[in-house]
Amino acid sequence: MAGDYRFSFGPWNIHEGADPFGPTVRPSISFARKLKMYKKLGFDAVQFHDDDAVPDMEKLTPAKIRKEAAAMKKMIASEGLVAEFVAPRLWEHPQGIDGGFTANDPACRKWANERAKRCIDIANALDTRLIVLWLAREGTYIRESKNAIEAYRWLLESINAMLEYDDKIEIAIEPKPNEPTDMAYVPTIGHALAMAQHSVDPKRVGGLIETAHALLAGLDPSDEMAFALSMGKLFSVHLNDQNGLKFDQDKSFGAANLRGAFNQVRVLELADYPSTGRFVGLDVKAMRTQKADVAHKHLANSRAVFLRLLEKVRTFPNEIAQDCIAARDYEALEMLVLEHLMGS
Ligand code: 3MF
Ligand code: MG
Repeated sequence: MAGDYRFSFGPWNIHEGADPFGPTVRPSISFARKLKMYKKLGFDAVQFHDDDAVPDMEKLTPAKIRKEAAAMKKMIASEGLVAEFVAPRLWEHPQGIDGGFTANDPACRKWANERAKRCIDIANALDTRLIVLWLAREGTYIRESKNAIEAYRWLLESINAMLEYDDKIEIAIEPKPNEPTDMAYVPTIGHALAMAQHSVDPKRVGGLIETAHALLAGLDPSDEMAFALSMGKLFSVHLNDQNGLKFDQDKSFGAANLRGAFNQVRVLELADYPSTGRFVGLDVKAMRTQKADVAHKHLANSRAVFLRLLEKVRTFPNEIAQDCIAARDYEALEMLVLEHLMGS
């Protein structure tokens, strides 16, 4: 029972298991082999960083970048897949060390804005209109290193430049409060949508909400999603899970908090999310302990949990719940939810 939900993930979600304290533990899987796994795992769309689609793009001319992206489009189409979005990966390049859009060095800001245009070219060649901005290093390690007021203005200028470069693209800001920076600019969807309203074309700027990122900000992911949904601004999601305030864990969906996951599925259902045509992205990582031949299970598992919870949402005893709400007996409502989730 998939409803009409369609699922996506990015090539980084099948990975070699390195973490800050240890090297890789699994062999690399080629992009072509990863592509073959999508449909088998129940997924229909690929999420891309710009250089996932066009490796070594920094060494290529804009024309060559477009050509390689067009070849990638053919490659995914031959697997029956589409591209969901392209995100400029500014945070791995030396010019992006101090953030790209908000770098103190004007040459770095210029580089970031040019790279964003190439990212849009790639999105066009891949036939998607959605650009995701995870603002990884746009923030500070120490507050005194930047003028935050100026930085926020530069960020808005960069967003406007992207909107003006192509009048069809949509931008989904993926807020995250910290990591890799100590404090990130645009830490929540509230910040993201405020920026959207100040852009030159508010309709085309929305958000991608990641479960773990909302939790790291101390917020409830389903309410964050509701905020964006109430304005028609939830352009994608990165469902996963997070065991408290620590590094961004990208655990399988529902693995730390099944009820929290239920509420995220519930809010998507309440908004009839599939009718928006948007994808459900799963930004999950395999545990480092996982052996190579089973290092893709987290993706199928997360999707399976989503679908089981969708069943729970659709079979929820709404009439009884309405009686509880009318009587303002939220203790009874809470027990109803728990009983329903536990099953008989
Ligand atoms: C970091 C993330 C990123 C973004 C990705 C696409 C590597 O916490 O969630 O995953 O989702 O860059 O925007
Ligand atoms: Mg993410």
